[in-house]
Amino acid sequence: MKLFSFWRSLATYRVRIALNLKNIVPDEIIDVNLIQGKQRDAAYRAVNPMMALPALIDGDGPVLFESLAIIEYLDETHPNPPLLPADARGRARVRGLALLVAADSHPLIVPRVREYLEHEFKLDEAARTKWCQHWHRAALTALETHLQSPETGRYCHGDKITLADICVASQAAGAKFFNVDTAPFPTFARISNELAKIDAFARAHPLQQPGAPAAA
Ligand SMILES: N[C@@H](CCC(=O)N[C@@H](CS)C(=O)NCC(=O)O)C(=O)O
Repeated sequence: MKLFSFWRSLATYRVRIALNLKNIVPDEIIDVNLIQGKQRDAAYRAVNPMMALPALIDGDGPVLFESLAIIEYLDETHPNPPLLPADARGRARVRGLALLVAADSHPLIVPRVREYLEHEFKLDEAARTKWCQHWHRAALTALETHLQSPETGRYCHGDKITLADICVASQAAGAKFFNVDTAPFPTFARISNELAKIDAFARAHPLQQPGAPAAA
């Protein structure tokens, strides 16, 4: 198994958590340096035409792409522990929470968007940071409202770790990177603090990866 990864990538963080939860150790980690723009090199474009991390190759392929699709693949091929609830309504809620992070929020703050704001619209760093913080807070506001539901337990959905928790952890890491205070979102903060204590999450954290700075 080969994982295309970069320490700072929040989407790869999600996949690393799932791999750890399922005790899967990739044979090879291929570093694609997003700060140097290596995701746009022809070699990686051939792997993932979206020029985004992560990508995963299991055995003789094909290349898997999009973190949520990869995590569901891992969940289907390595069912224990399950990352989705057994009931259809539970699965819909967990997938909804996950998509709120991975589809509605995260894509607005990725390097290609920040670089486009900079080069095409000439937004300075302060304006770009304001953009990122705005979309972070919009997601945190929605997540907090959802998480105040009685379906929330120790974690996002009851007391078992699900795909939603994996996404909440990535949102929490992103909030730190972009200096967004999560204190106004107490349920989100409680769950993300709880998740940070779990070894599979802690080992997968961006700042624990090779090449990461001591703090970001
Ligand atoms: N929806 C994708 C997001 C992929 C994505 O945008 N990844 C970021 C890193 S977290 C990336 O590689 N961005 C490169 C760029 O924006 O140029 C997923 O969840 O896998």
